[in-house]
Amino acid sequence: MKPDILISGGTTPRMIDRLSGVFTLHTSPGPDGLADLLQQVGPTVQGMMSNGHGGVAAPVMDAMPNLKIISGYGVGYDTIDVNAALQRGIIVSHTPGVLNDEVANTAIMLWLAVSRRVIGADAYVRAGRWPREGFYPLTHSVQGKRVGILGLGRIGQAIADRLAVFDAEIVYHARSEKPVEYRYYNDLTEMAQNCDVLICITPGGTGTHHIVNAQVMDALGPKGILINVARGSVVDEPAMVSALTEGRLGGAGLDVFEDEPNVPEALFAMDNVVLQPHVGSGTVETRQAMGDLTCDNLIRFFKDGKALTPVLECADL
Ligand code: NAP
Ligand code: 8YV
Repeated sequence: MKPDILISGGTTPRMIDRLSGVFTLHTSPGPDGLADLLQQVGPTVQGMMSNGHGGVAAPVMDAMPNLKIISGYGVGYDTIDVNAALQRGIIVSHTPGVLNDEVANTAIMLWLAVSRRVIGADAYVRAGRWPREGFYPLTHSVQGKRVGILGLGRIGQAIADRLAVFDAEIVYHARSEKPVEYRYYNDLTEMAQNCDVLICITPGGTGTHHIVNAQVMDALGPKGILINVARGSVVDEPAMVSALTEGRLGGAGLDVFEDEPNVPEALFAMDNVVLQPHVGSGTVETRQAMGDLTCDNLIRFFKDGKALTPVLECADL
């Protein structure tokens, strides 16, 4: 018998090919159709794959009384109720490590794009303005800047590794100091006062909700650039829009938003803002690696009861 697995959220054909050889798959038609599907197959489902956007709440788990593992297709799992899973003896796994370089590259790409006004300059050429108006206005270099990393974990360190080529002065904020040569700031606002760029790369969830608030953005200041490749919830989005609108924040490169896929329209007209639709890990190569690990967690679990990469809270299960 092939164990029944519920697929919720985006996958790739390669993932479906790998999983369908070992499991009986039930693919959720989306948030509206999930309840009906759970009513039909919930009692038989033993495993679930979730891409983290839709999340997995306790009632969904309760509709699958034989659920043993939730395999996250992504490293962030703030939309999965891990405490509820633990209470039900359900293991949660994710895909750490395999996406570090891609997301770090995305953060650097956003910083370069904002600082050098790549989008605005491209539009300038396409609009035929260069022959009419002459050279595009000077922008700002990324060389030799003070870069603050909010969340010096796996991806944060990959970002720091890339900053060497920009002769950056690297500082960081996290809940605890790390054994690294960069200056640690226990106070995020103080760090922002001493940065030209603030790059957000922490998990989402209640622990980081709006930790980049109006005070931090004012400290970053009218020449400061905010880069967010973490979760939209990390930044107080209305406060960010106000700071950008009023010129209290110099620019922003954003891959994540509080209410995805909805983005504050006030940002659309700003040429000091670069917007991306949560594509930090969105390449064929990286999503293949993530998808393989997502599948491997399920396959390994049903082989010997252990996940390859359980989330921290489930490490001992
Ligand atoms: P990680 O290795 O666990 O690193 C997380 C870092 O955040 C750690 O340095 C941690 O240090 C710090 N942190 C956690 N809570 C904090 C808090 N309340 N205040 C300050 N710092 C805090 O995770 P990762 O693999 O680097 O991934 C980080 C996050 O990136 C993911 O959770 C996800 O939200 C996001 N992400 C986004 C994309 C995208 O497509 N844009 C793709 C992948 C990941 P301390 O424990 O010392 O605080
Ligand atoms: C998305 C991400 O999850 O891994 C994460 O935490 O934010 C991204 O990789 C992506 O949509 C994969 O589902």
